Amino acid sequence: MPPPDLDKKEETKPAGLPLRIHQIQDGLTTHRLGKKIHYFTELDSTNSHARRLAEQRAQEGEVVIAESQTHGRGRLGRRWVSPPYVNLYLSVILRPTLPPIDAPQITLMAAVALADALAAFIPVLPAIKWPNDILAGGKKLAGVLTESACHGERIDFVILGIGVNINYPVESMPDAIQKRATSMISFTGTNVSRESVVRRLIQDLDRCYGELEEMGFQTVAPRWEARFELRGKKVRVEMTDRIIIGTARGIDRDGALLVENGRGEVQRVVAGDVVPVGD
Ligand code: BT5
Repeated sequence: MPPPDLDKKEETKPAGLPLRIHQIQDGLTTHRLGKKIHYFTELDSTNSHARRLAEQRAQEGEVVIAESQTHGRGRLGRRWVSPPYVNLYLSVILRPTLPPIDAPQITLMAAVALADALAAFIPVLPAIKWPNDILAGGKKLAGVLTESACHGERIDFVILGIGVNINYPVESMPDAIQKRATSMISFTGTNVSRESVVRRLIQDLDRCYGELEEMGFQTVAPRWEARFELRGKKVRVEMTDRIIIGTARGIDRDGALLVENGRGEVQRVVAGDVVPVGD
C-alpha cells in the first residue's frame, strides 16, 4: 500500500480541460509511434493497460493515455501521483529488435527524447538524473518507467511509461513530493498546452527510438551524457542491498551507471537511486 500522505490534497487539484486527441494526432509525422492512441479518463496505470494490450497483440507504437491514474506506478513499487486533467500519463508499446540485455537502453533513449521535448516549452534546460528522472531547476519534472516482457532470447515488448507534471501547481502537490517535485507551469507562469507537449513528445520519442533501432546506442549515449549533470560529481548510490559512494563517470553501453571509488576502481550500477553528496 502507498504511504497515506501521498493521497493528501488530491481532491483539491484544479481541473483542466480534457485532452483533444485529434489535435495531438493532427500533423504527426512519425514512422512508428502514435498512429493509434487509446485514450481514457481514468485507468489504474497506463503501463498496466498497455501491457494488457501488448499481450493481446497490440502493435508497436500504440499509445495509451489517461487523464488520471488510480495506481500510477514508479519503480520498485513506488507510487506516481496522478491527478486528473493537469498532467500527462502516457505509455507506448514498443517491440524493439534489441537483445534483452540492452533493454535498459530504451529508458535512456526515452530520457533523452523527453528532455528534448520538454526543453521546447520551458526556459530552463532539463537535466537527466540516472536512470529515469528528468529534473528542472534541480526538481523532478518527469519520470520514466520501462517494463519489458521477454520470450527466450528476444524482447517480446517493452512498455515505455512517462509521467510529466505540466499544469500541476506545486502548491497542490502532496507534502510527500512537494519539496522535490516541480511542474512546467512553475517555469512558464501560465498553462502549457498539453496537446502540444504530447505531440512533441511522441515526435521526439519516434525520432530517438528510430535512431536507437537503426543506428544503435552510440547515437543516443552522447546526448544522454550531455544532459547528465552529475558526471564528475561525488554521488551516493543507494541499491537494495548496499550503498556505494564515488564519482559518477557516465554510462556503460548497456546503460549501467559507472561510479569510480577512491581507489580508482570503476563499479557498474544497474539499479539504484543516485543522490549527489555534499551539495
Ligand atoms: C519514476 O519512478 O519516476 C517513474 C514514474 C513513471 C510514471 C508514469 S505515468 C505513466 C506510466 N504509468 C504508470 O503507472 N507509470 C508511468 P521513481 O524513480 O521510482 O520515482 C517515484 C518517486 O517520485 C515517488 O516515490 C515520489 O517520491 C516521486 N513522485 C511521485 N509522483 C510524482 C510526481 N507526480 N511528480 C514528481 N515526483 C513524483
